[in-house]
Amino acid sequence: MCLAEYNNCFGITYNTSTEACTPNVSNIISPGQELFYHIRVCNEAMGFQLYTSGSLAQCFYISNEVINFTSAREICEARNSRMFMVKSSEKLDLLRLMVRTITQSQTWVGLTDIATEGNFVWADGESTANVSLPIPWDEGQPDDADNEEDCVEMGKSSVDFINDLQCYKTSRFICEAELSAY
Ligand SMILES: [Ca+2]
Ligand SMILES: [Ca+2]
Repeated sequence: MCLAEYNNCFGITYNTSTEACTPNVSNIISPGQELFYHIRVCNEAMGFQLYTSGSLAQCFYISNEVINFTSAREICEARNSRMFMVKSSEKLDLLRLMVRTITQSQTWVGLTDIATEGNFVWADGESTANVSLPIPWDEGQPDDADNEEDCVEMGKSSVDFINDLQCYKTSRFICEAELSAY
């Protein structure tokens, strides 16, 4: 019953007295609850790990490589994933945490206006106009400095906000993937 409803979750608690299913819970459970774990997992062989933020549970590959934007995008796509996209407040919280505590340096985000100047598009092709969360631009950004900033990073001047930067500059990057059944 739980499995059919919450097929995309990494874990489910089933409460035997109320018969309620709760997705993506921690391993702290109360009496009367039964825990189902690892319905779906991350591809650890490719370097992905599960990270959670609020109701979000997703797989991320955090690079040690420091490379240009196009190379970072190619690596994510070769791993059946996309560069990190910031379409929800949970994702924004998670990105800020990762930049503050893990990459601790400028980090590519999956957002670019390479195709049409000023028209920023997420790594999956979705227009930013379709996403309700405002783009977390740093003050005065995007500024397309020297008419050549078409790629986006967090962490260079601000650990909490994003900035457009030249795509040939080199940064760490994060790939995101959905949990998969194995
Ligand atoms: Ca630009
Ligand atoms: Ca800029």
